[in-house]
Amino acid sequence: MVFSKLPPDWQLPETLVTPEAAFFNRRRFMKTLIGAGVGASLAGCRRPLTSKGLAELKSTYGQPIKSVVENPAFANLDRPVTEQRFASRFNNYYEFGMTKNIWPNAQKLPTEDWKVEVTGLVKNPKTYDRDDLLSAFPLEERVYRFRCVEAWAMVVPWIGFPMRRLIEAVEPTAAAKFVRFQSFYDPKITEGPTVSFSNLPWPYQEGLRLEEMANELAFFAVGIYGRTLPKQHGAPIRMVLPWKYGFKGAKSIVKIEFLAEQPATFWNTISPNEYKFEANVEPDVPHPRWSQKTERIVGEGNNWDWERRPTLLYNGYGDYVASLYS
Ligand SMILES: Nc1nc2c(c(=O)[nH]1)N[C@H]1C(S)=C(S)[C@@H](COP(=O)(O)O)O[C@H]1N2
Ligand SMILES: [Mo]
Repeated sequence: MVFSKLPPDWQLPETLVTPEAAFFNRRRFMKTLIGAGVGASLAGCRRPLTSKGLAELKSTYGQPIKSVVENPAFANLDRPVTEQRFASRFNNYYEFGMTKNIWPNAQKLPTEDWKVEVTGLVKNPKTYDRDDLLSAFPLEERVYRFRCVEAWAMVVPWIGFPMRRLIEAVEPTAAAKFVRFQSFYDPKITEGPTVSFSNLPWPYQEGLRLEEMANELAFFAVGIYGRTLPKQHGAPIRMVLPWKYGFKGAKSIVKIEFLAEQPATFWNTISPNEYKFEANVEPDVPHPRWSQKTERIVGEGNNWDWERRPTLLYNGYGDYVASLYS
């Protein structure tokens, strides 16, 4: 067994190699990782940050966003907002590595000359640049629950605009039934320092039915915690779908395409019986490898020993979305 040969810090693989990442070649991953000597920095992410670490983390936070209106319908929840020092150093962004500690590596993402192409079955195809993303639509703040398929959860104050504003701007034709969202991908930049990801169906892509995209909750985030998105959260624009598992929310979007047919998506292509296209949060539908009945609320430390809460159907958003699935 590969893990028995590892030092104690390596014997908690789920703190380092996530359940979703079980598809990557674990044995080769562990070998190359140790060879590269990054074990110490990964183990470090399980301890509280030093003041130097905290300063480094804060240097990844974005620029303040002005003229944001708090949306009162999404201001208060049944649980407190997760502190940013937890949310912004516990991320899934596999283009930058397989652990939760990708935030330093994600700073390589080049966001300066960003373009988002909106294309396909629309009357007004458009390309938005980075400034457009902050100015084309009125920005609002929404505090949403966030639930990863790996059964951890948090509460995040996003800044952005409803996806339906984009639908109104580009006007899909009657033939448009699905939408495909594609993340940034450049293997020269994104490939993790230690692992070859070449067998995976990059670029990361996700999809929605057009009616799901038009739902009140479906959101494009350009900011978080009052500022533009840090790269580790998917700068400069990512999807937020609070009633679905987190993997549906593709980061660092470069292309949005309106289609007649359901698009292939990243996780669904890798393992269709574990990662459904629909991927709604449903406590009574277990993942084949673990239960979804409860979730852990991300907080101090990184040992997955946080407070457990019951998982809510549609992550607590049934009033908004249940009618989509009846
Ligand atoms: N491009 C891209 N988008 C992605 C991912 C990814 O690996 N690549 N991970 C997804 C998963 S599994 C989750 S849980 C969320 C995590 O978002 P956060 O790190 O901002 O909390 O991003 C999603 N979007
Ligand atoms: Mo996830």
